[in-house]
Amino acid sequence: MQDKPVDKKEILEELSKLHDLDHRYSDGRILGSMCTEAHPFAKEVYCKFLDTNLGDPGLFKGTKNIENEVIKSIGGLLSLDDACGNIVTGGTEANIMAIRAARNHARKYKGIVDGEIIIPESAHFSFKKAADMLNLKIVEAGLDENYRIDVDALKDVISDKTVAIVAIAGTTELGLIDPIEEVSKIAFENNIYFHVDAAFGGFSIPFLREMGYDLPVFDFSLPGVCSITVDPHKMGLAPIPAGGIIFRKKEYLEVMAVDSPYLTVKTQSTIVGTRLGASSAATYAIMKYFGKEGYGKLANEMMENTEFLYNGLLEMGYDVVCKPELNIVAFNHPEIETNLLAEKLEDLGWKVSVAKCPKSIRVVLMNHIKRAHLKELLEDLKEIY
Ligand code: 0PR
Repeated sequence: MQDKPVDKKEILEELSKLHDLDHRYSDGRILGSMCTEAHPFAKEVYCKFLDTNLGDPGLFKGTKNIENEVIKSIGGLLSLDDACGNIVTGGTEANIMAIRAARNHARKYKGIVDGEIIIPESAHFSFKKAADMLNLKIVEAGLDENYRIDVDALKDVISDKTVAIVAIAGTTELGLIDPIEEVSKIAFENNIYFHVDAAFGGFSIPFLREMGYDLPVFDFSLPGVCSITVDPHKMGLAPIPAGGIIFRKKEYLEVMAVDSPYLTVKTQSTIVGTRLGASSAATYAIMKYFGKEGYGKLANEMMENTEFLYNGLLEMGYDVVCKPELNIVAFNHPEIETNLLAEKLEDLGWKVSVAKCPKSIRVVLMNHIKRAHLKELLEDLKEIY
């Protein structure tokens, strides 16, 4: 740090030069992001609540009420009255909380000390972090030929050390929904905690289903589901950081509670101590502002763009990995190797993401990718072909 204060103007100029090195969503060139530009109204509200701290909710009673309302409202979308949980920093923290709740619950009620979690091969890497931190072993269940968790493979790996089963509603790489209903049944029959990671799909599946899209049930209407991750900072258009963790019962928060003697509350269940109220307020605002109708329209638009890209690729002769279920399209050139194709696209100014399973170029059709950008992308892919 320099000794003397620096003039604001100079600082801002310096920062803005660095900011200019960032890619902007509005260029429509970021193809692999699950985040997008937050809605201006959500940003406005976010700024108003920047100083609030939900780590000490007795001091910020109003903002704590806002968080409770947001959780109830997301719970409502997921067929749960009186939901409990928190608005956290993102899907990673939400998943860590879910797995911590499962581990502590199994330790308390089943005496499991060296537990295992079963995750599909398609699970996000946040579960690896969770397992590492919580001293749990990861057991992977293979996928079926449609890249969804293989339910028989899952049954085979259940043991008396299993503390949680995880399934995904909107996989990171392909946007697919696991057979949650079947998994829920298995978890329920075996009395095992079941967590659904809908970090990506949670803010679109409920609306798309209401609009008549043929998508499977993934929520608390299934009796085996104990918790769901739903991220407002992905399809919810809330500013980063905003993840959501919703629990079916208070008990799951209680098994994680540690004493917080000098705070305005006696215990704390979240991982983070000092935490933003702004994320809750911005999420509250944008959910009210959009309503089901607004989110439905948005999700439908994303699906129409998905269909447009999917059809365009097929028409040109590209291999599309699977029929998209949500707004992700993954594809390959019939001859050009994936990394080479990615390089060619990068050279043309596209910010590309390569999926691992199966190896392919993946495009997440977020709000910043408009029809005009897709037309340009298809033009470039035609050139390459
Ligand atoms: N669960 C699922 C299903 C996810 O897809 C992700 C993130 C997470 C959990 C973790 O969420 P947080 O990153 O909020 O902790 N999926 C993307 C990924 O890591 C997120 C992403 C966002 C990637 C923007 C790139 C990007 O530019 O792959």
